[in-house]
Amino acid sequence: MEKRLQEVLEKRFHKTLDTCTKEELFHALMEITKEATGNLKRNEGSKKLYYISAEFLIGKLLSNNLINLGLYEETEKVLKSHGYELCEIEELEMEPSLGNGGLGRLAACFLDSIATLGLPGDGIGLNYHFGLFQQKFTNHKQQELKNPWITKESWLNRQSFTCKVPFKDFTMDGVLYDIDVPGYDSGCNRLHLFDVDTIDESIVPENSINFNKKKVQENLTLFLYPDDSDDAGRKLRIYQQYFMVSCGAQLILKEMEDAGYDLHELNNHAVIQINDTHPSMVIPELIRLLTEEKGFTMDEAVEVVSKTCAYTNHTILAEALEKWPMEYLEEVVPNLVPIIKELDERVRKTVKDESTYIIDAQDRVHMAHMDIHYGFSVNGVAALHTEILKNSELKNFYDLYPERFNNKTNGITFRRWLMHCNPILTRYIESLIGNGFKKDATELEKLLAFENDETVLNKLEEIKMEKKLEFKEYMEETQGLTIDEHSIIDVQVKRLHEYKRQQMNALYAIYKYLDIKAGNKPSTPITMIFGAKAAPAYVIAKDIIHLILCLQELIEKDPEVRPYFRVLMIENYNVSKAAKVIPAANISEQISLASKEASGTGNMKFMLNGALTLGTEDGANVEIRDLVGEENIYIFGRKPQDVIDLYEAGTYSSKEIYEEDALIHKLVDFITGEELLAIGDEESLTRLHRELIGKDWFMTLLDTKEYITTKEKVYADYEDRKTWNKKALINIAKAGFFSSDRTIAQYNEDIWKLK
Ligand code: DL6
Repeated sequence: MEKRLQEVLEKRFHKTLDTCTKEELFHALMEITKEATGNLKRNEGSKKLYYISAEFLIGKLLSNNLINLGLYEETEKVLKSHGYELCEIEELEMEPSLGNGGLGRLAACFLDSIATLGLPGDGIGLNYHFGLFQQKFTNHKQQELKNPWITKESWLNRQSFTCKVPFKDFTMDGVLYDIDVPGYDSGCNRLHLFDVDTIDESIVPENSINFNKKKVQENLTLFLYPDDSDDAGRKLRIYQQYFMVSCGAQLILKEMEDAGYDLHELNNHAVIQINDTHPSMVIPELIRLLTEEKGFTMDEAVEVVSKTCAYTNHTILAEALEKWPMEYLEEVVPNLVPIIKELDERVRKTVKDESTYIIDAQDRVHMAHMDIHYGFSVNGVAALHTEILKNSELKNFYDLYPERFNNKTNGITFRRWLMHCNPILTRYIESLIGNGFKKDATELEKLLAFENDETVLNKLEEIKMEKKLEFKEYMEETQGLTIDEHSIIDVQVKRLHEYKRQQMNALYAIYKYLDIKAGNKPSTPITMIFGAKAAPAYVIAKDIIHLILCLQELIEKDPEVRPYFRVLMIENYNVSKAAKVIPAANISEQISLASKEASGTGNMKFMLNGALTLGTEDGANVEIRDLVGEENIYIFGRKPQDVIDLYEAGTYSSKEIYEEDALIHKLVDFITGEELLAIGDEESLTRLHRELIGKDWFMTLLDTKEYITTKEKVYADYEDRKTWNKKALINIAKAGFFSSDRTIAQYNEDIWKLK
């Protein structure tokens, strides 16, 4: 590595390792990493997976690629010997924010695991120039800015493939950029990101994310999911989705033909995993291409496409289950309309249950319905979620096609979420149980042999302290906030959504603030950390951020409370920041309303890094509990079936709870009390107050009391450090199941069947 680095630095910058700048060093490292990845063998086979997704939240790639290439440690040593830290160089990389949260990050973890398992499988998505917005806090509110990441030199490699995408009023020329995806000690796959050359970044002003949504040729790939609060935004989303699937479908057919395969046997050589409904139009688009350009009859095309496509559902939230008005499709992609109508007709001929039709009585196209009727597999992302799909949300479909339904509990790549983000823990684990866990994560169970070993438990606590100190330094540098490393670090980081119930955590913060004011000081100081972006048009979510930031301000300025309890919010929470805060956490907050979080993957990342879960019986929390045992996790709150029943009965009334429970009344009213109004915006706080009492669609108040009691118990348990550390060890030891290598092996075994 040293020799190659010197060569590249000399050739490109006429510098050496001792004279170059950090930027030059970063570029040299990127070049060497790209070169090494380019030299890897491509994963190949007679059948190939295409993972098509509107989001790939890949995060920064330098360190991860170095790890997967087996070059990380050597690079670290070489840099150190010349006075550099690799982690400092890595900071110079721009972070691609090509995803919102869990769904996009899952796709990125999957790419890593697919490559690592040596499976031929490429990702297909869009090359968003500004990705998800960058979040700034101004006047205790979220402000959205564009988030550029594409620099002159980047991981993107432009390819010669081009294609034409026919919209109603114009045709767009798709161009392709690839990012190499090296597996860990394995071959390489690709992430294909489609783009258009006519994009004009300058139509977005400096300090905003506003642009003319109608200028599709100039804006198509500017942002991830442009604001869909208006018609133009919603239509732009259809433009994006169709562009992605049309380019993807054309690429797939070309690759199949280039390989000499008969397209009538497409399903023997390709499998398309549809990641949520955003890419669902790939089904009618493939049918269109096969019938219009490849001489297929409709029957032939429908048959082969149905055998090729598989669908993953990631949510039961109605708002995320896409239903497009037919008139929008007619306006944007009229070519697909007759095909979608034909697909619907075919369902109507054989199926009585109208609730499963693709086109409903209001002339809306249900994308998930199309996926289920015309795909061969439907999977949920955690055991509980899949059961809910089968027994309630998609019951009518399950009754029709029980054999298509299967569960694939999510996973995370341990390369990023252990080896990269927590090298000291990784090295320590290695010293205890050898390095087999890096290839087979279930070997982490060998750690159980040390569950009563005080030296090991103390060392785990020391490592946690080191990671807290690193995080402290990072927060000081980036936000000027000084964290007490001796405090309990209690973290809730994820997208801001009412169902995730950050507002319940905020109510707890109010409780604790008032309790300390009343003279009850916690034995160990507590630092509550939030990190969350709210969708720009999601008003209540932004109000919740405002509440948290106001609480932060209130407490930071209160010398009576601040030494014991703090509420801090990470600005612009993203993949890199996740990698900093997760290893520092003691408590992982997973407090969604039971039944609403399909799986969660943050819960897995925290557990792997030795944090204990405080959560509801929801998503993968249930499987974490089953693995670690009740005594090593804190589960509270109403059960999923109770919640489902409550929704059905329509009897939940937050107002009743608010009126009958004095404590809840006090906590909720604090939101519009004089302390917070002196800091925050009355309109925003009042709206949130009103929402909690008048609607509370995600039943915050239902679980607040039990949440407070359980959280108090968690903090009290932290005082017995030996037992706490033992619980942490058990969590790490049992995390192996949540490796995305396991998830991908299961997808392959049951769905993809790649050799
Ligand atoms: O499956 C990945 C991830 C789950 O872990 C989360 O529980 C779930 O909320 C998320 N789903 C979405 C759905 N969004 N849309 N559309 O992000 O998927």
